Amino acid sequence: MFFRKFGEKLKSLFGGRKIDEAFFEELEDTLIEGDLGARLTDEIVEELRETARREHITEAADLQKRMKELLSAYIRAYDEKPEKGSLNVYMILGVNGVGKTTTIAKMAKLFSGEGYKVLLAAGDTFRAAAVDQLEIHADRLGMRIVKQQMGSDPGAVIYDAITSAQSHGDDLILADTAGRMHNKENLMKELQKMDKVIRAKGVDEAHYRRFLVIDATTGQNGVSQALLFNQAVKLDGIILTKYDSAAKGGALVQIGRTLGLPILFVCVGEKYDDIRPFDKEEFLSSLMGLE
Ligand SMILES: Nc1nc2c(ncn2[C@@H]2O[C@H](COP(=O)(O)OP(=O)(O)OP(=O)(O)O)[C@@H](O)[C@H]2O)c(=O)[nH]1
Ligand SMILES: [Mg+2]
Repeated sequence: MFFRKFGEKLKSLFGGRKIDEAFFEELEDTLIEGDLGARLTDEIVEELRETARREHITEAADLQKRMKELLSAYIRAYDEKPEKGSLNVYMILGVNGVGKTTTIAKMAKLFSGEGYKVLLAAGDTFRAAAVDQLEIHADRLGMRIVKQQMGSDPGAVIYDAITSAQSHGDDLILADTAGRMHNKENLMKELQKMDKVIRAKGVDEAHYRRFLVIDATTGQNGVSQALLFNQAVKLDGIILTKYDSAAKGGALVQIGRTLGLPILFVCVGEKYDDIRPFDKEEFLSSLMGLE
């Protein structure tokens, strides 16, 4: 499933040929195309050149496993679960259109299927119809939702949601957030305000997580998005969406290298069940065309 096209390219590149200068040049182009970025690409190619020289490796195939190991150092699955019987808050962040609201609906279904009492918080009060969109999912899935009208303070929405979840005995709040405001600074300020309210309501660090949604089709931009959001509210992990539309996720490796963030889910379509827990081994194997 993961990285099919990119993986196929790597597979044919590493298959049945001798290592020469042309090999390293092709490898470099392929990695850039796969959104690994110039710096990481250079680093990997240099490391593989050095390995080949040092160990007198002449077959490209013998470098394939080495490259997998290099990438493996940057990739990690987020494997914590929200603690049942306590109130956990997951804030779902990301620029507009990446799939936050859809992913929240998928996560709501998944977690309630695992026995969590889930509450949705309609924290995107900026975009017209954002509240309605989440409410439609809540109705379809039979989830509780806390909302206010468009234009209201998202800090107030999350405040109400926490109060409601506490009195209702919920385990998990999934909070939607705006992806766009008048400008980036406004958006970051709003998110920081929500963050403050959550902490002020007594949700401790162990039960509060910030996940950034990254759209696989946006490529390298994902890296700057991660840096930006991480600066505003310290991130705990990444969710990759639209992996069905673009089998490229090199940005994930870059984010892992730059921020050390683990990956929680990969989403592969628009239906509620199109969400998969991140599987590092599967991801790396298909990335490398080793399936
Ligand atoms: N193919 C595909 N489409 C997806 C996936 N996740 C979300 N989408 C689609 O992407 C579009 C945007 O999704 P939303 O959930 O509205 O994105 P958002 O981040 O909440 O957007 P804003 O509220 O505008 O910031 C919708 O048409 C979704 O159906 C996915 O994994 N694969
Ligand atoms: Mg949305």
